[in-house]
Order: sequence, then C-alpha cells, then structure tokens
Amino acid sequence: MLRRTFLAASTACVVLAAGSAWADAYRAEYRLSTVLGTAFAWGQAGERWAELVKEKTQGRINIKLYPGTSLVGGDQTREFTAIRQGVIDLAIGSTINWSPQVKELNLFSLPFLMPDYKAIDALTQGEVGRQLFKILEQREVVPLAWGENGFREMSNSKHAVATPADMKGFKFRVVGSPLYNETFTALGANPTQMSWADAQPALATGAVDGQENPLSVFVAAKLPTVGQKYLTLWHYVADPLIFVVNKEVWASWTPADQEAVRQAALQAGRENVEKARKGIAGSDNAVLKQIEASGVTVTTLTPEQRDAFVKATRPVYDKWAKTIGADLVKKAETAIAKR
Ligand code: X2X
Repeated sequence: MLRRTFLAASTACVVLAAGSAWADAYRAEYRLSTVLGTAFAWGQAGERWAELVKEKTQGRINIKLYPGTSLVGGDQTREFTAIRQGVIDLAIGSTINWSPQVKELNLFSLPFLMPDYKAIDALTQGEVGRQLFKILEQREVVPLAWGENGFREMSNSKHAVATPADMKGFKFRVVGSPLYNETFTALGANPTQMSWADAQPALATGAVDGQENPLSVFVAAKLPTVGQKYLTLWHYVADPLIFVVNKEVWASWTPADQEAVRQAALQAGRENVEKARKGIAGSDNAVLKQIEASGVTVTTLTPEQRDAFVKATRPVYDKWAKTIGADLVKKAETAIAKR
C-alpha cells in the first residue's frame, strides 16, 4: 500500500516536472498569418483554428490572428520564408503564395488540371497530398491539414470574355510564381504580379483591368464596386490552403498539445472546405445568383469554348510539369482520372 502510494506520487512528480519544463517554454502568444481577414472564409478558418486550439489545450496555447499577411508587410509571397525563419509561428497559406519557394506547389496552378471539386479532393486527400506534406516537412515546416480558397474565376472591367482573343491586351493582376505570368501571356493578356493589398487599389484606379480569384473572394471583397463587371467561369485552377506550424514552435509543445493543435487544424480545415464551397458547388449556386443580382455579366464557357483556353495554355502546362516534377504531375493526373 505504502509502496504503491510512493510509486504513484513519484510518477506524478515526474509528470509535473516535465509539464512545467514545457510550460516554461510556452509563449504567451503565437502568431498566425493569413492573407485574407475574417470577412472571408480564409480568415474565419484562422479564427476557428485559434478557438479550437485554445479549447483543446485548456488555454495553454494562445493564437493571435495576423490577417493581411501583416507580419511580412502584406507581401504574401514572402510568407513561407517568414514561417521558416520564425517570424511567423503558424500560417494558413495558399499553395499559390508558397509556390515561389516550394516549386511542387505549382501543381495546383497548372491550367485546367482539376476539372471539379472531386479532382481537388483526389489530390489533397490522397497520395499526392501526402507527398506534398513530406516535401513541406523537408522544408522544415510542420504541415497539418488542408483547407481551400477555391476555383479561381476571371473578372475584368472591360467586356465579356468567352475566348482567349477577348483577353487581348488586358492588364491583368496575378500573384505567385511566374507560371501565372506565362499562362496569361499565352492567353494574349498583359499580366503583372502584385500582392492582394496592392491589387484592390490597382483595380479601383483602373491600373489593371482584370484579376482572378474564387467567387467567395470576389463577393466578400466587393470587386464589382471596383469596376469588375464581367466574370468568366472557367475553373482554370484552384488553390488549396495548408495549415502549418514552424518547426521549433512545434517541438516546444508537449506531444498531447501537438495532437490537440493537429486535431484542431483538421477540424478547422474540414469546416473551411465546406464553407469555401457553400453557394458555389453542386446545385447550390446562391453566390452566383448574388453576383448576377449585383449587375455583373456572368459568362459560362461551353465545352468548346473552354477547349480553346486549354489549348492556348497547354505549352505552359507542359513546361511547368517538368519544373514541378514529371512523376508528381503524372501521379496527380492518374488520381484525377480515377476520381
Ligand atoms: O492574392 C490573392 O489573389 C489571394 C487572396 O487569392 C491569395 O492569397 C492567393
């Protein structure tokens, strides 16, 4: 009896000691970076992740959201480097913004690779997604879950677009890797790289004519109010979001808290994908109705019209498939064909 009590007490001591050593290393606040704020599903995913982490760790881990990629002065293509350097502790980042540093993430930006939502899921939820997470681990971040920004549709302030010829000479805002410059150049437009922070004033002043973003972003950012009156649904690329933690920060947490942060990311990710598709996917087209009601001309491409865009961008696809890695692209194409 005595012996058992002693054992139990000493075990408790060890656990307490380990717990407090870890507790000492915990910071009062961890910084979570996102591009979009809480008016958007993306920023809401950040809020939700923070809330779930607080709940699941009984307040041991407190996350503060820094939207607008404010920890890197709004320059979203520097976010990945800042996570590795520890300027950012956690992030929910778009594959587009991290592709300048992680070339394999350009996969999702290959024009017309993913025809539908099932194709996105076939990649993120399958072998391709696991392989991409391994690549991120080698780049010293801890990837935990997938979310979604969405299929990126094109808008402009000039006229309806149904053929590549309609885009001729358009000054077009893009972001991410040079893959986007090449895609829009192949379509006859005049692309220019700029951050989301710079894009909105550029659209408002007419410095650029067009942009591409998911419909949910188009609506929440009120892009029709900055002259974006013509929208073409072409589903050319989609950008998933990835929930990650800086490696040292991750290592400073107890295994139980790591698991709590992972489960919170998975849950926030699932909810985020659902929200990103609401009113857009399947038979639910409430978002599209709202866009049309705001006076925007919506062009839906026929299969033949879409083919013309596929054909015009195919050389860019082939060139970038080599940069991304022929094996990975093949694996992705196979997963999509089998979906
Ligand atoms: O800048 C964009 O277009 C946005 C908000 O969609 C991304 O961060 C990729």
